[in-house]
Amino acid sequence: MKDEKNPGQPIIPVGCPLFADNKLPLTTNVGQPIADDQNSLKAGQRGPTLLEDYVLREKIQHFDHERIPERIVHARGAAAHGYFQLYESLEELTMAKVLTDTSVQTPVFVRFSTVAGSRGSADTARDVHGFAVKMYTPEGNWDIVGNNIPVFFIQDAIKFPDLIHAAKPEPDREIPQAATAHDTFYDFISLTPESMHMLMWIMSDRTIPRSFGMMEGFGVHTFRLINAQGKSTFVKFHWKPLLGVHSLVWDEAQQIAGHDADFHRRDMWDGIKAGSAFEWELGIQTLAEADEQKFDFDILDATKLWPEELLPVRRVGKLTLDRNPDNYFAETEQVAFNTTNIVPGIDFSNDPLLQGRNFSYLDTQLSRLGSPNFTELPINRPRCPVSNNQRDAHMRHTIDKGRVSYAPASLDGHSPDEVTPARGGFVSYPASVDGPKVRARSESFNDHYGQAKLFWNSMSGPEKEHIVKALQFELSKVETRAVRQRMLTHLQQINGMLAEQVAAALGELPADQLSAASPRGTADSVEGAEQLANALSETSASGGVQQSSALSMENQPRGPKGRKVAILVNADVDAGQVSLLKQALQKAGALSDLVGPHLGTLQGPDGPLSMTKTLANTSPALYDAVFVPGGAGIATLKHKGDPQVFLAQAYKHGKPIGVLDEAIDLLTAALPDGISGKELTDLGITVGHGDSQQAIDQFVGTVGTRYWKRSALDQ
Ligand code: HDD
Repeated sequence: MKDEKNPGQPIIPVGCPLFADNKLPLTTNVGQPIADDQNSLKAGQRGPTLLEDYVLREKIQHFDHERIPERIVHARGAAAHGYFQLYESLEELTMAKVLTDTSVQTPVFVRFSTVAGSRGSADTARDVHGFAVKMYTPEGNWDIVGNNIPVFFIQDAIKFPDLIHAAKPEPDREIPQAATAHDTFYDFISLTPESMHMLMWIMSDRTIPRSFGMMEGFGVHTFRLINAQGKSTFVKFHWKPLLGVHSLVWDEAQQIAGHDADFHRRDMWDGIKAGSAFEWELGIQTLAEADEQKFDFDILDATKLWPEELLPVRRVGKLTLDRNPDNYFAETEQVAFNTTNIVPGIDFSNDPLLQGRNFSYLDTQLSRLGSPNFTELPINRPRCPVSNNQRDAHMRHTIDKGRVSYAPASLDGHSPDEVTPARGGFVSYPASVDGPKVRARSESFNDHYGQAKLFWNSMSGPEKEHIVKALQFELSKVETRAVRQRMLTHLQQINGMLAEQVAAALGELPADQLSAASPRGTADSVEGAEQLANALSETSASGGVQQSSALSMENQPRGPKGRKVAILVNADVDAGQVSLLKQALQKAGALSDLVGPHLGTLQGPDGPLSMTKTLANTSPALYDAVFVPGGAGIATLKHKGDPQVFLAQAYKHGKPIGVLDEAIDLLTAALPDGISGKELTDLGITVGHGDSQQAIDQFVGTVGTRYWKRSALDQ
């Protein structure tokens, strides 16, 4: 039993001998104290176990039923608690208290996830990431069940089961786990041109984020804000990470999946535990009702974004995640998001994808959590009162009192009673609806390539290279040639150079596959040929915007905050330099590990320094940067082999590297031949000789940046 006022604290009955020493006794589920938890009840020491052993039966039986079905999608996830605070009242747009009262810190619970993999899959699988926010507002729970990508694969919810069946492991062989690189996915995609815009996003590094805290979040659909006068404004919701949007590279992501399948959840858990909150700003794009048809894309089409150049994002509040859950199952696993959890002042649009979702979420929770009473679980329970005439069902917690469970009911003085809109009762926005019953899509949903082009055109050179490589990787895993070829014809519609480069990796002759109109250009780099391609291709369905700087991760703020650095050491390292570096990193908000040849302690100037990782039990893929301090015997690390691999891998993935004094030898041995001293700074390599503080400061300034200039990288 827990003390309600002090959650987590058991009530200790005064004077009860069972609770001596303030320790909890071990009990059965009905509170009977247990004297022996090591041995089952037997007929004789070597005899059979007795059916009478209810302690054994209760324990095993509870264990046998511990699992619930994993989510049909987004099964793998991690979550954190925090709060949302508004910067300025949005009263002119909405009456929602959470968006008008700047004095309130609204409690939130946010769950991040991958989509396709099962609960035990690796965090760094290439996948769309879920970004589901539950706000416990005074007017009920408001859930923004979004992703880290602003658009979706399909326009109509009726295609969702097909999309997911195609993406999930193939049903006869249950292969591949947490990967879209297989025939059924691309068979579906190649027959579903509306998914081409989303395809560009998922082939970009956005689907291999560096951290949950470095992902954008998007509500995706167009919603409505309704103000107190009943005026409706269309809105899209955004979460903008204060650390900027940053990603891994594919080779690194694959390595991480082996070295630490829990990479993202560990990063968030460790970060929050170390006191670094994860923070985003809530952004809104708004559009007046009268402008609904203003653009050459339909605002009800979830495969289209609203270019920020047309409709800028206004940052209106801050989301802070600063507390890890106490219990994964009770909170992260049992949390139930639902797109229909909205509050007065927020409403839906007619987006057919959203309309279908509005059915699916409650429905899935009923089978996943097993009872309509899932809203009574602590993580799902609103923080405002709940009162209605719904009763009973499996696992009811509330003890409803009195004779009345219906309305109208004079016997209880009409309580609970309906609330008028003037007092905050929810009424749906009275949008006019008129039309014949049809199974059809509006023609305004027909452009499938315009915004895919916009995305491609908005990428930097390295981002384009990564998209090309991702498509080469994924499509090369597709065994059916006809599917690969169909994909190439779609890519050709987006960009000729892109199609050509992917075709080359698939062993398809460009002449076979690409139309004569292909904008080839003479440049041999993606970027060079790009200028020509762009000049030839008009981007449609984007309101006239040809390039959007908001879409490229290159334009994001970056820095050492939230990053992790490997410091390679041995017993002969200059411990003074290690201390200086650790202090500088800590000040900059970065974490670090001392990676040694074995675990143990080094004597530093300010006390012991722990080697918490070994060269064998960790990997450079798990860090954002590597540093090797000096020290008389540090160069002997060179003869151990691994440190060189550590530096070479970090180099390959474009990560900052720093070395001091005697460690310079180690660096020279690890770098490719032919790099001159002058180039080092440009390549993100800090070499310090003598003035260690200056070199450390320079190195810390590079952490958080990737150096794509390093040529011949195979990411
Ligand atoms: Fe969904 C879970 C996001 C389309 C049906 N979805 C789920 C989660 C996220 C999203 C983040 C995990 C929530 C959690 O952490 O518990 N889903 C999206 C986005 C979509 C989208 C951004 C498109 C814009 N989803 C979508 C459609 C359908 C569903 C079209 C069905 C018609 N989604 C579900 C679901 C899930 C779910 C089956 C599985 C587990 C759950 O709901 O709670 O109902």
